[in-house]
Amino acid sequence: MTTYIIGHKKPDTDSVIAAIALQFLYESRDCFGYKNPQAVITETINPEATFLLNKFGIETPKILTAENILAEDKVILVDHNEASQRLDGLNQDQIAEIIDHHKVNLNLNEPIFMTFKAWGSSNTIVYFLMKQNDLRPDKTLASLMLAAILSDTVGYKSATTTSKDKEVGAELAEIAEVGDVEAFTLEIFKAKSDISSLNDEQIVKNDYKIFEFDTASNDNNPGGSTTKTMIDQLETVEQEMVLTIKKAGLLKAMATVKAEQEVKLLFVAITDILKVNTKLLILSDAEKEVAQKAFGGVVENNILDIGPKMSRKKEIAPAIETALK
Ligand SMILES: [Mn+2]
Repeated sequence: MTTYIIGHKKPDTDSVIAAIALQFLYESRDCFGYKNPQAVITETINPEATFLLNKFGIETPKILTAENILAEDKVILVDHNEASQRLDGLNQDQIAEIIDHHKVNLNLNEPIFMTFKAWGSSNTIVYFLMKQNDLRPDKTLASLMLAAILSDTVGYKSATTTSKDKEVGAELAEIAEVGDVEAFTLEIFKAKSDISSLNDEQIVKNDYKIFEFDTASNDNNPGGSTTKTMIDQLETVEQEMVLTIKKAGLLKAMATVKAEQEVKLLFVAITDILKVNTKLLILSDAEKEVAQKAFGGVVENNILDIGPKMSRKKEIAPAIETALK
């Protein structure tokens, strides 16, 4: 019997490292009687997470498929909860626990363990759980957890950041012996921005989430329905370059991905993490109408500047959801 600990599809740094940190917690403390806790991933990790695991000499967790999960195994979800973001084919009755900081969208058949906190990073929650259990990460794990918090909160600049993230970050920095957190953040940002190994289509699919937003009922749409909406985000220190040199290629790739994913709307958010600004790439009139309603302003040359909004979870997705209602 194995207890798999797994993050969301399109794994980011926060979800991969939270799974690794939880494995350490459940190996060290018998919290809920889990057998053989094992951090795994849904698919290949992004360049930033790869950079960090390499830097600190930690092996990348193995990719899990639903076929490899035995009937007696348990699964712990971290950094996500909704079915659309889970490993494909996962039997929800095997979920034993969820640890997350996203909006809750669940309909499970059995009671399970849950820790949800409105903090900026899943790793802030995992550190909180470690402290509850009198456990301290070692220097390497503390470095990775700090990196994950800085990544998910965009160096504490995202609207999702809370004082708890900063408090935990400071404790981790001490354990990790990271004196210059700003320099460490910049190093992470540079890794985040490294898209040299990705083609245009991979960029559009590098960090995306698909949402089923409720759409208001009207004459054309009696009773209402849902609108399948894909939002990709590229966090970069080179927004200008992406929106000039790469724009045409990205728009072409967006058309391909939109058809392939069978979504009604596709937005690509190019977020400058140093300037604290997001510009949306707008593919067609359908996205244009929704984006202008959601954020105000006017789309020019397929671009809508939405100002200092950097959080997909707290700012971008909710505004689009509201505009659709
Ligand atoms: Mn997260």
